[in-house]
Amino acid sequence: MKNYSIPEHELMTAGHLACQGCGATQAMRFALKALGEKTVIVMPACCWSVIDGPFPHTAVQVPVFHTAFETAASCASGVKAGLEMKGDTETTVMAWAGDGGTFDIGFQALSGAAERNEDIIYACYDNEAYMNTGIQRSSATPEGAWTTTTPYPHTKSHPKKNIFEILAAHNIPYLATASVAYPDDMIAKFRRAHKIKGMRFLHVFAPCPTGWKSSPGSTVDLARKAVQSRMFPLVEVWSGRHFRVNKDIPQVPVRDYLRDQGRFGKLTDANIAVIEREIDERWRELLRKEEMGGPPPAEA
Ligand SMILES: Cc1ncc(C[n+]2csc(CCOP(=O)(O)OP(=O)(O)O)c2C)c(N)n1
Ligand code: SF4
Ligand SMILES: [Mg+2]
Repeated sequence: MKNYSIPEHELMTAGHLACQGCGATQAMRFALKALGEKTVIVMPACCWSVIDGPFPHTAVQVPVFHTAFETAASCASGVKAGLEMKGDTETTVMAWAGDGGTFDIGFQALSGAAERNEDIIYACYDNEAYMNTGIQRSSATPEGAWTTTTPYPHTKSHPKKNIFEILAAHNIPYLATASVAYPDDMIAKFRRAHKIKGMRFLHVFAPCPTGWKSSPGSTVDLARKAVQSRMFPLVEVWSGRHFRVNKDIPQVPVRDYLRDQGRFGKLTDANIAVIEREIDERWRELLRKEEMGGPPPAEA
């Protein structure tokens, strides 16, 4: 008998409408493998509202509630409350939103749901811009990146918003980063989240070849290098305090991650040196928090 570490059962079908090599699509596939069919997805406006297909077609074999851009977290909270009123305490409700819908426009609803400790999973697939409407910069866009609203030579001048630390400051039961290049790790984190009650936040790094001007075949490679260069570290946090940082991943220079993406095509050595310094500072800060916070709960 074969012994796969990734569940074989597919809840995503062929025929979705994503571009070739879309990281967000792989992300959904892995998330559903972890959560299983007793899941309801709440989805605000984003690429995924298109990827899923026009009604009555759908690329996922679970119910999807399409909602307005700013309402993923409040709508998911309402769906969960409605299910509970009907006596269903088993179905998982997952808000599934892009970075624009999470870091920016849906942030108020997200912060409110986190503060109320709603019993939902909120997953943000982060492709680092408003892709569905034509690659506009969001607060998740990294410093130095080209987008249509940060055209050359005025590429994004501010660092990416640290949504992870902001959510950690809400002291929610569980939050984690994940990457489509590490499916075992990603599925383990969604499963861990599945078992915990209360607000859970998953921040999933999802390369977008269309918006990043990268080759569709390099999506997994880029996602891996983002982790290896510590641009996107793999971290978990329990109750806003107990950090666990994955330190076992071999490190590569951030230049290796940046170079295969057209959106970073005009970065100078000086720009890259600034990015490297920021990455080092953030990494040291994570390790400090891990040391200060003490060990995660025993069941982790
Ligand atoms: C209130 C509101 N403003 C703007 C839009 C237009 N809109 C739809 S999807 C989208 C981009 C979403 O970006 P993100 O959340 O990062 O998801 P992605 O498209 O990158 O997957 C925008 C601006 C909208 N639907 N509603
Ligand atoms: S634009 Fe990017 S995120 Fe959207 S479907 Fe295409 S590859 Fe995926
Ligand atoms: Mg986006």
